[in-house]
Amino acid sequence: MTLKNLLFEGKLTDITIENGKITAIAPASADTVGEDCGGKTVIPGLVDIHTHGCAGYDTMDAHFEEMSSFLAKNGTTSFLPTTMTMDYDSIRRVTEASRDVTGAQILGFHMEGPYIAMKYKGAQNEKFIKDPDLEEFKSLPDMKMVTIAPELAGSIDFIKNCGAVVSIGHTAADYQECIDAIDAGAMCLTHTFNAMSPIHHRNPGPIGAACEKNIYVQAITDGLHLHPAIVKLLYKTFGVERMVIISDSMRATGLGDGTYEFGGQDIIVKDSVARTLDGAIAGSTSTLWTCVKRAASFGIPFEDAVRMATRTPADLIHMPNKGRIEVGADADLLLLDEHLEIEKVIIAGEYVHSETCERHKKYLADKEKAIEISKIFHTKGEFVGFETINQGNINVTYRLDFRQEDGSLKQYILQKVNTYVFKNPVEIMQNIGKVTSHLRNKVRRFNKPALHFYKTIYGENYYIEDDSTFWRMENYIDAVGFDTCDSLDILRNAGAAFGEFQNQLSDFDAETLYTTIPDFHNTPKRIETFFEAVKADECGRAASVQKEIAFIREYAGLASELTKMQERGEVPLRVTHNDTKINNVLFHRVTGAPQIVVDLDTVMPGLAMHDFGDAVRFAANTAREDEPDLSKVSLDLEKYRAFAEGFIGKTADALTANEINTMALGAITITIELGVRFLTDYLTGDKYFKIDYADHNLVRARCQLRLAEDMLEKREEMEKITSEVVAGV
Ligand code: GN1
Ligand code: MG
Repeated sequence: MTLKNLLFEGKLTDITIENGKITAIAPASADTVGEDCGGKTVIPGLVDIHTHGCAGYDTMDAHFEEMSSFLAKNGTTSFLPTTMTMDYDSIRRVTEASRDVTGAQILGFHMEGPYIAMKYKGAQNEKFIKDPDLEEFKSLPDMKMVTIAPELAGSIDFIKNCGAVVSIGHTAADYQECIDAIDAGAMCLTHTFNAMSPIHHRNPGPIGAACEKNIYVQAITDGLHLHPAIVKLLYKTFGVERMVIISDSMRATGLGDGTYEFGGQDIIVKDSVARTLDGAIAGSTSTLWTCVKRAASFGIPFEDAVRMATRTPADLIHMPNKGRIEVGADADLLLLDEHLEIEKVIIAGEYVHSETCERHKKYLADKEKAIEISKIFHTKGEFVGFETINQGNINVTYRLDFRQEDGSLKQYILQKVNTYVFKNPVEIMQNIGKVTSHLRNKVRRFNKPALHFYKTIYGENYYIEDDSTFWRMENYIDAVGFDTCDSLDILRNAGAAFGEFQNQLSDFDAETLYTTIPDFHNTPKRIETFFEAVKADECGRAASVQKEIAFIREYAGLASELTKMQERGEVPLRVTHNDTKINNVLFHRVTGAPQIVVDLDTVMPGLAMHDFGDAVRFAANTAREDEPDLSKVSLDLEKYRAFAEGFIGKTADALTANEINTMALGAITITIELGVRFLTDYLTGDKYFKIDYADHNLVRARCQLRLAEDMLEKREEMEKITSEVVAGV
């Protein structure tokens, strides 16, 4: 898009944006085709490197949509969510939360504490204060900045090796200690003057050292934290290239006076000033935009104030694409009206209030609904967090967090079951109930987590809303799942987990299970349905997939063999999982040991080769299951071997010779079958699988069929590997 007639650095200018970046900046011309901005002032979107929260949310809540959306509307287009001095697990949770937000972009995190001085803790919780711990810090992903007190033991080594921008703050350090820290690599002062030893004519402290070494200084220019004269003193001393305006905003920002939680303590906001119960100022309740305007009102030129909240912070955190209007920079822009108020916000080339807003509205509606439904399920504590979990092609999954009275957090999974796919979800819940209680008895002694579905106030482990929407709630398991996996160890472990799962169900009476989806892995039936869809061609899409149809016709016989063997009694029915994508195994975060197999909707009588094959299809593919570039798609035989070692290692004793001999065929069968299912859904109008874009099912189908083709070529090798693995057990 091209925005014409923008007032940029005092001149009328046309700015072109492509793929989220600025690609041309030219003097305004009458010939330019584009959106006429009528002389509005344009400035870069603001970059806040120090903000804890806003709109009722805090970084420590570990979900960012509300913050991101509020910040965007208030001119901050990217930010470092800033953590508080709290326990390691709480901080880690923040770094692992979803960053798929609709507003201001998350550039990484700023960790403020726990490596700070007791004396200058300010509003930080002293319970968690400690010396710098390099190993701990390095285990937290994407920390762009860290505030530390350099007088603490180990800080020089930490500064040299932590790999993040180090900012000196919450510190009682003297001048020399700060000089040493700066020589070791510290580059900034955190909220200068606030929470540090003051400047004294014989004891210049951190501020004297920063001045001497000309490092960056953060300043909260809300008019409360610093006297206007001090703001100007910093500006005159450090200049626009070194002074960074921050908001240090907390969750009350954008809300009124009241009592709020901040870093595990109560904060009282009165007349827009946030204080702890003992009176310390606790972050600001101003947006960065307010701070910029305040700084300008103190007499700093507006352009300079803007620069100190855009380019300068971006430079400090080494993000040269942010905070500037230049060819090649990210198109994060603010359009201002004649009173220099924000009129429009553009992030990555898109207006924040238009399309992205729809997503935000949906998010808010989903959240409200989830909270409403959660009340029916006896949840305990106060609601503090919500996130959509983008996993699975069928059900909709949310995570909800509730703060308990003792301060701990209890997390739940809430799912909306897809009743187009699962026609009788009550039967599924009965299956799952039986299977989980069977499994619970088996895993209890290993001290592993177990799945548990909560009961509603009506006594059922599900809730049917308005006779149509089917809800269920289960315990959140704090562990990691993998969508793709390059580690052979993890694959082996996943194989072992699915193998173990099958063993644990070997003494489970299959007769007691409902068939939740009839003919789920009946491949000949699936193929038959496919050819009916081709014939009906209700969406007029069949002509475009002739090659795929021919491939399926050619291999229909081969792909039907396993089902026929089962019908002839040559291979046994077992109780199987039937949806063995490796992201359905959760692993311990630290040890990497498999913890639990989840997603039990399709546990039914089935074939061991299907469970084996489905996992191979997903995890031993060199690309994702919906990779559009088919040249990237193939079977990785090393991964095949690793998974086989795990799976067969656990099940070999129970498997029959026919089963072992058809393991490789199982992988080929399930891959063709899924290709057929995706393509059927494409032909019948995308009713079954959730799609992210128009041709998603077609792309998925092509990817599966390409993978099947590669497997057919490698069939002998796959079979050889299977025998080697069996021999090695
Ligand atoms: C579906 O919901 P999810 O993503 O776990 C599907 C599987 C497919 C898989 C392909 C009930 O599983 O059969 O293999 O997508 N589940 C159902 O990604 O149809
Ligand atoms: Mg599933």
